[in-house]
Amino acid sequence: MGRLLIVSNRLPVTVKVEEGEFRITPSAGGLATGMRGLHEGSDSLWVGWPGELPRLSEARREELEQRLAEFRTAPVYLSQTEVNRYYEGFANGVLWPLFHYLTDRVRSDAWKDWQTYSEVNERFAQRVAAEYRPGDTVWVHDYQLCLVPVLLRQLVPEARIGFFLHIPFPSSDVFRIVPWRTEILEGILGSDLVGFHTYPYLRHFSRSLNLLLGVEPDGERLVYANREVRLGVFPMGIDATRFSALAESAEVAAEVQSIREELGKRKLLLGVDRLDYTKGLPERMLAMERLLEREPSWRGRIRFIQVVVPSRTKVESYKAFRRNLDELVGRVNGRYATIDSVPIHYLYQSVSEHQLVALYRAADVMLVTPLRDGMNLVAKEFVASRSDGDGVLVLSEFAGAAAELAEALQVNPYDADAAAMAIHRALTMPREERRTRMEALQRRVFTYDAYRWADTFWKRLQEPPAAEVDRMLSPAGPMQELAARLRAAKHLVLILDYDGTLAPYASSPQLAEPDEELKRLLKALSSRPGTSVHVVSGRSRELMSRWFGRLPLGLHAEHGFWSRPQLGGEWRPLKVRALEWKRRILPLIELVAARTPGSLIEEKTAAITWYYRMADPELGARRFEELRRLLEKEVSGLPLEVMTGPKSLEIRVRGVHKGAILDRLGAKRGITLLAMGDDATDEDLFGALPAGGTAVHVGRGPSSAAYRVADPAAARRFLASLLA
Ligand code: GDG
Repeated sequence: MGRLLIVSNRLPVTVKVEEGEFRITPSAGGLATGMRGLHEGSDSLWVGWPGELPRLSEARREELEQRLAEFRTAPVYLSQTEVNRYYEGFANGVLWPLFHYLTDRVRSDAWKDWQTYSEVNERFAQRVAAEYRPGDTVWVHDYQLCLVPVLLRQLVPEARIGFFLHIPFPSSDVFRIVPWRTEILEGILGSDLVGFHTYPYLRHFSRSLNLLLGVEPDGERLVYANREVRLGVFPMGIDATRFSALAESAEVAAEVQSIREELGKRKLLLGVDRLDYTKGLPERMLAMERLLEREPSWRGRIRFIQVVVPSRTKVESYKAFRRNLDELVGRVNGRYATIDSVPIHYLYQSVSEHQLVALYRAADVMLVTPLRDGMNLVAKEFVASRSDGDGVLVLSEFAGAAAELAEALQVNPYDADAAAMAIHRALTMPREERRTRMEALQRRVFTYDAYRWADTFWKRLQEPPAAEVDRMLSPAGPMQELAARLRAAKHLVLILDYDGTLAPYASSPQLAEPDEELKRLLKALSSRPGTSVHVVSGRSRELMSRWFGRLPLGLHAEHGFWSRPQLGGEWRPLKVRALEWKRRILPLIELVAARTPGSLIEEKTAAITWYYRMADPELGARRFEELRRLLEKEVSGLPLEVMTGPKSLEIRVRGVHKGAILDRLGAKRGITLLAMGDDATDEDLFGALPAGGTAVHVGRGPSSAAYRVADPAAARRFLASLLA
């Protein structure tokens, strides 16, 4: 088996230069600890940025590479300007606030930063490609590297690539604010597997794909650029056993005891966060203020220790944020301090791991109340550290962890009053209830730990793509044989559907006009000796005449109701019964269309079609069902039928289908028939083909056709190969 190549912005080790010597230390943080097990337990290499370093000579870089290789890591060096633009400017100045729904903090002057973001992503991709060996699996992490999957795919098309997003994926209405939204989606879709912490993030991503790229995920899989991409939910866990072992260690026990002695009878509330505007720190202070206001009995009887770890200290908005927070803490403390007690102990510093676990273990109530958070590992670490089975977790419903940790007291961090009451409830919760809740939380945190998380993602990434896609993507051999057989035919008749077969679907059916290249191809095919070409479509004969009228083709409109067998001929209808039904049915469809903005109606002689490709996809799908039920009731007992097509619904006279045109071609002996189509209406044609006729299905989905090509571009290439 190949190796695992892990790719993340930061390496799991940090390099410092001290007195001319390289000092390499392991980095803390969720990602590093989450992946550690997989990194240490498998044949792997980690590619990432080693942190800010002074300028190094070529020889010194070489030396550092060798040192880093001992930790199975490979560095991607970034200049100061690159760090400013790629990391601070774009990743943290645009994507971070946007993905956390804080749209007013999104920078709107980030053109250069985007440029550098792309360049740095390219550099990461190149470094991975240089390390890649056949059989290796690549796992790319997080929002700093959204473009790496597609860039790497271009360099190493056969690589197996996974991407995991550690932060939320926002609602499509928020995501589409970013000017480079399609590039970002396409970047991620270079992967074989895309992972999220929660199902809502996956759903938001799917919806954005649909809205912005027109991709329609089928549950947790989709096809894009002829490749299968799978989506999945993988809630990240922590190394729970390590936290409980630490909590049981003598060093931590001593620390816990000294914290509790100092507290006396006071209750301890705890918060541990990186200084970030997503963490809900001001809102948490307001909740504390509200608690002390509403429940005066707590004054002097609680201590709230808030550890704030300095972060992104150079970014201006973080500096201003910090000043405001300081002021707020000062105000609350000013109001509610007593002679011998200050309610909020605000520590702007990081603490050692032992101190951290001691605080987790000593706290009565843990406050994890971010405005948004991808997951939040602090909540899980608190749970894992409570080997005493006690302690209450107050958790924001906007943290990804809330999806798993149902037994926490969940709060809306924007509602300071409700949050204050939740804290009060936590402080007064009976011991029995505390234990029951904690036990349930621990079961979850210990079962779905970091190892389980990494292992599940990794295994899923190894799974081969679905068989259907395989079949769809690898018909090259048989297609070549088919082309050879068709080239050798004496009399060849090609019957080609238009939308979805010769041309991709356009957002509006009126916009799908054939391009010059297609017209040249059709002309060339019909000039080929012994070959006649027919285009068959559900569209009106007016449109068909306008688009193809001057070409030497047979044309068949409205699914074969109208036919113009050759250039210069007349359009002739099929003989069918009276069409009064349309006067009754049309108003019904019009009513549904009026309630579905973006949908439209095409009235034809023997059919009415309702299209909703431009409508909101969810609304469209709902109305589609409504209309289908309504029409099916209407047609019962009448010589009509309801047909569903791609993003459309059609009601038509029964028996008028594409298969009917075969009778009109005056099928002679000795001709070779080829039919190509992409949807259910073409299946009528395939089904009516005489023995010896061949059907080719374009795209995914079920079909009775013996052959299949991926999309209209592939269909055109196939047809062009008949000219050779
Ligand atoms: C992303 C997402 C998602 C914090 N202060 C100290 C300290 N820490 C450690 C904690 C914890 C880690 O840092 C923070 O983990 P989070 O989950 O809160 O956030 P990130 O890793 O920054 O960010 C987040 C995560 O990725 C994983 O997917 O959960 O939503 O934003 O491990 O213990 N450690 C020490 N001293 C401190 O002062 N030793």
